[in-house]
Amino acid sequence: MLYPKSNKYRDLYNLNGIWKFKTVGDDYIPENEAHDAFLMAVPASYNDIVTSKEVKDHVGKVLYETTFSLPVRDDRIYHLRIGATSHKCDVYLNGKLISYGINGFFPIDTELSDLEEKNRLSVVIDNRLTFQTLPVGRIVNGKQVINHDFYNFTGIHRDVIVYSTPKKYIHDIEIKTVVDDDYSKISVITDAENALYTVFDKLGNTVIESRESTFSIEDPILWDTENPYLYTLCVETDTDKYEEKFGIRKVEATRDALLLNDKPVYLKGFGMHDDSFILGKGNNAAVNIRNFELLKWIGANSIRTSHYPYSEEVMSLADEYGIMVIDEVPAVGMGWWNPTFSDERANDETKELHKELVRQLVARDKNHPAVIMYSVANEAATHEERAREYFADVIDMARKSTDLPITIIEFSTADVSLVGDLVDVIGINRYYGWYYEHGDMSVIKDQMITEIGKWRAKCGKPVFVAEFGADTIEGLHALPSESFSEEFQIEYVRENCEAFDSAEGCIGEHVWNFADFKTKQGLTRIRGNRKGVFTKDRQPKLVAHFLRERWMKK
Ligand code: BDP
Repeated sequence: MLYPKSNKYRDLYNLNGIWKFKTVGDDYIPENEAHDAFLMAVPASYNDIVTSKEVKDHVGKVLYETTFSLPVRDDRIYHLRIGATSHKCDVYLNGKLISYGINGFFPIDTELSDLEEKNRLSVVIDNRLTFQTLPVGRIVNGKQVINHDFYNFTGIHRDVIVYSTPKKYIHDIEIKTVVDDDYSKISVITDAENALYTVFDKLGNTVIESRESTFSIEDPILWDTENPYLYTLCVETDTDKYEEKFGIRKVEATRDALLLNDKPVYLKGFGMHDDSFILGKGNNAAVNIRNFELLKWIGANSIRTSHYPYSEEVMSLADEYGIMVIDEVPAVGMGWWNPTFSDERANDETKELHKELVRQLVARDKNHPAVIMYSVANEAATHEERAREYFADVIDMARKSTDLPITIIEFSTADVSLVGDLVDVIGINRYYGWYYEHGDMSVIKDQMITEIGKWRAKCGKPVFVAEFGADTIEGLHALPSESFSEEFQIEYVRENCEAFDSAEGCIGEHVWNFADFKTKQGLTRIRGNRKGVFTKDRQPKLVAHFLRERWMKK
C-alpha cells in the first residue's frame, strides 16, 4: 500500500478540516445526513476539544461525517485513505458500508467505486478496548477498564485523503538494499509492469536508470544518524508513476551489539507518546517538527514508537532527521500484573490480530531506513506458560515479514520471562528507586547492573533499557532533592546512566518519556504522567540539559 502522492497520473484531495460529530448508539447506521451533530476538527482526538465531560469520557461509538465533491474522471480510480482512527471503525459512503478499520493505528485504504456528484462520508468509530483488541482492555459493567498508562484518545487521528490513480496503477513498491564494500544492490519488488526505474540523488541528479528491477549503485552514500542520506526511486510505467525516498543502510544484531553499517550503535533517546495539547493524538506537522528539532537538540539518535505505530508522516521525518526508530505494534496492556494469556482473555483471536498487525506494520514501514528494529510488545505477561507459544507465533510472523532485528520490551525479569531467546535484542523497562524503594537512589545502580547481567547470562543478547524515569513537576525544586523535583529527576537519570555505562552488553538508554502526556485520572497522575524530559508544551525540564551534555559526547 503506497502513501498517497500526486503527480501527472494521480490527483490528491485533502478532506481534513471541520467535520460533523456526535456520539451514537451501538446500532447506529448513517442512513441519512446527521443534522443534529456538532462540529469537530479532523485530524484530532475529540476528547480535549469538547467541553462536556460526558462526551469526553464517552465509551462506545461516535460518528464523524463530512461531504465532498470531486471532478470525477472516467479514466481514474478513486481511493479513500484514512491515516488512522482510534480504534475500530466502519466507513460509509452515501450511507453504504464500504470499508472498516481493525485497529486504531493503521491506515485504511479503499477504492471508492460509487462516487456521486455530492458525497457523504461517514466514519463510525468504536473506542472500546477488550481482550480481543490491541491495546488490550476490558469492559466491566459498561465501563472501560484501561490496562495501559496513556489516555484512550478517540477520533480520526490522521489525514483523510481521496486520491486518484490510473485504472492500471502501481499498487506497491518495496525497495530492498544490500550493502557491499563499494556498491549497493537494489531490488525493487513491485507489481508495476515494464517499468523504468530511475534513482535520483539528494540533489535530483540521476544516479541510475534501469529497465530491470534489480540493479546496483556504485559507492553509495549510506544512511546513518549523522548523515541521513536519502535517494529517490522513481518507478514509471506506461500508465503510472510513483516516487519513493529510500536510504541505503545495513542493520544487524549480534550477541553483543546492534550494528548500523557494521558499526556498533548506542541508542540514546526516548520512549515517546503521540500526545499534545488540544489535538490529543491528532497528527500535526508543527508538533512533529518541534519533536524532531528537540530530539536533535538534545543529542538523541533514536526513539521507540511506544506503544503503537506513529503516523507515516512521523516515520518520514525520522528518515530525514536521522533518528533511528524502534517500531512498536500496539501490543500494550497485556498485563504482567494479572493473568493475560488464556482462552477467555488474550486468546487465539487476539494472537491472529497481533500477527496481522505485525504484518501490516512492516508492510507500511518497509521502505523507511530509520526503522532499525520492530518491537512486538510492551510489558506483556511473558512469564505465563501460554505466552511462549503466543509470542513464538507472533515473532515467527515478524521474521517472515522482515529481516530487521526483533525486540520485545520486558517488564518481567530475566528469571521468569519465557520469551527472551526468541528475539534478537532485549528491551527492559525498569524503575528502581521510583516504583520500588521510592526515593532511594542508592539501590539503582546495583539492581540495574544485576538485572542487565541476568538477561545477558540467560539469553546472550544485547540489552537496551527501553524505559527508566521519574515523574517531575517543572519548576518544583528541592535541595537536597526530593521526588517530583527537577533536582531529583537529574540525579535519578544520572544514577541510571552510570549503571548503563558500567553494564556489559547494554546497548542503549531510552528515558521514559520524551514529554509529559495525558493518562486516565489516577492518584499518581497529576495532569497525566509527568516523567517527560520535556513538558507537554515541549519546553525542557532541567534534566534535558544534563542529557544534552551526556548525549552530545556519547
Ligand atoms: C511502564 C509502561 C509505561 C508507563 C510507565 C510509567 O511501559 O507505559 O507510562 O511504566 O508508569 O511500565 O510511567
